[in-house]
Amino acid sequence: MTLRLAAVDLGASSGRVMVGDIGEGTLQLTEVHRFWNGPVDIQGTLHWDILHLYRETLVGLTKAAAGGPIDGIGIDSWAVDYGLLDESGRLLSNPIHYRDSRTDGVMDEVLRTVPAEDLYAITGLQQLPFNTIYQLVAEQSLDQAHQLLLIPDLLAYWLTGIPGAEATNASTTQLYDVRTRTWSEDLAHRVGIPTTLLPTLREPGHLIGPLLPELADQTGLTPSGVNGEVAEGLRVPVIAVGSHDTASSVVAVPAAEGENFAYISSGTWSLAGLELPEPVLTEEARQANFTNEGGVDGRTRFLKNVMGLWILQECLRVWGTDDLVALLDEAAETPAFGVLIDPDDPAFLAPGNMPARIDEFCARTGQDKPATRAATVRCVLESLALAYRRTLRSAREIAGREIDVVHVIGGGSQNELLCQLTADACGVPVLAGPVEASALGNVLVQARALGEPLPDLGAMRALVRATHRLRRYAPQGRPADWDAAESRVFGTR
Ligand code: LFR
Repeated sequence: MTLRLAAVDLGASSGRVMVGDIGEGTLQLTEVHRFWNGPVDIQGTLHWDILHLYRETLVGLTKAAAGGPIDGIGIDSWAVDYGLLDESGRLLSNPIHYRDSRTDGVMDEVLRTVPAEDLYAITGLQQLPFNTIYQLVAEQSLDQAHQLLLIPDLLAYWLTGIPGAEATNASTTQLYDVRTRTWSEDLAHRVGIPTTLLPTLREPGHLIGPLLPELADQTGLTPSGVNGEVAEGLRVPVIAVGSHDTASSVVAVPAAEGENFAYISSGTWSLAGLELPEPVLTEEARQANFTNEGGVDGRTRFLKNVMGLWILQECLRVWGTDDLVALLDEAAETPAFGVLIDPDDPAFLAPGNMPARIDEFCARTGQDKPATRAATVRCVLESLALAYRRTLRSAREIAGREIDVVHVIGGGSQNELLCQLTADACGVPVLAGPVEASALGNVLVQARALGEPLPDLGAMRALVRATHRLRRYAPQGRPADWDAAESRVFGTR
């Protein structure tokens, strides 16, 4: 059986529609459409342009249809953000971007009602100011709202008319009970969020429903029949995948059977951690602010959000250049361990003048500011590598696991300097790739739902490994230099 599947993969800085061709031993991904995504500031509030994302999704699906029949559609996106629907199913207001300042101070307010220990015992989630629970407490339109749909579920609703909440993404809301794998109605009550807003949960692989007839007409999408020809009258199913992009990208980690691996899903954010069979809800895990997000097939994504390439993206925007290649070449020639920052400092969360904020961080910490743009780039990359080193070391210690290799997946796996610095900082080899990990995880889960013999994550990962070229970075340099750099930024352990 060969399937052609469309993956709609929405990242915080770009959206993509990709077509995956999957058959026995084959897995090939082709990008058919890419479009801008990012915050839209209207009078001081940061929004997502959700109608633009919907329209571009349809353009991408139309392009996918032009290449032949399509057997399924899966949607994944960044987490935590949502749209609210009124009673008739209409979107009440434009979804707000998680980097918006409306949640400033809300976490502390909620923690006065629900102690941090309780929150962690129920949800196992890291404290991030933008978790859905805090956004809902800050929400203006809650009174008129009938239902909440997370971003991929909102698009799936617009494509099929069927609402629901996919579980991996629901697990990022901090309203999901990680022990029972259901919504925590108790928690919702305690913070004043009506539980009627929370839709029925669905697992990755669930068939959401067929594409609405008018959209099938508009896009020209039709599935293939048994012999691969177009099946007249049938409508393409929209299938729930790991709709949290990080859940999908972890599916596509090309780990070998039995390998002790960590992963860094590297894009706007760097999600660094381990895949575990069960959540770790210990006090140590809570103190270290590790999250236990839901993975495909009931796995736990035990990880931390590291600020990621966002800082660099904002530097490029402010400098008015997109020539990252030249800057990276220069940064590679810049002396090591000049200026260092803590990338997770809250100063770097909101959009803005990152080079100036890096300079301010240096002033605050008694360092000279970077002398050139290349030095700023080097500072960001070395600081990220240091944060990965710290995060993966504590993941290993807290979960009691070994790490023999770090898989870097996603767009950041193309950044050779960052991959090398990561290997050097972590002291183990880095295997870099695939670049389009979320879209691959998306189509793999769809393929299984449609009957492709991919029984488990091991089989999916073996297929990615067999069909994608990975690049290996062996650790270089002196571990003592990284020890010294780490204590400069974070103090001694
Ligand atoms: C990555 C990601 C992270 C999530 C952040 C905000 O794209 O989904 O996993 O913490 O975006 O939603």
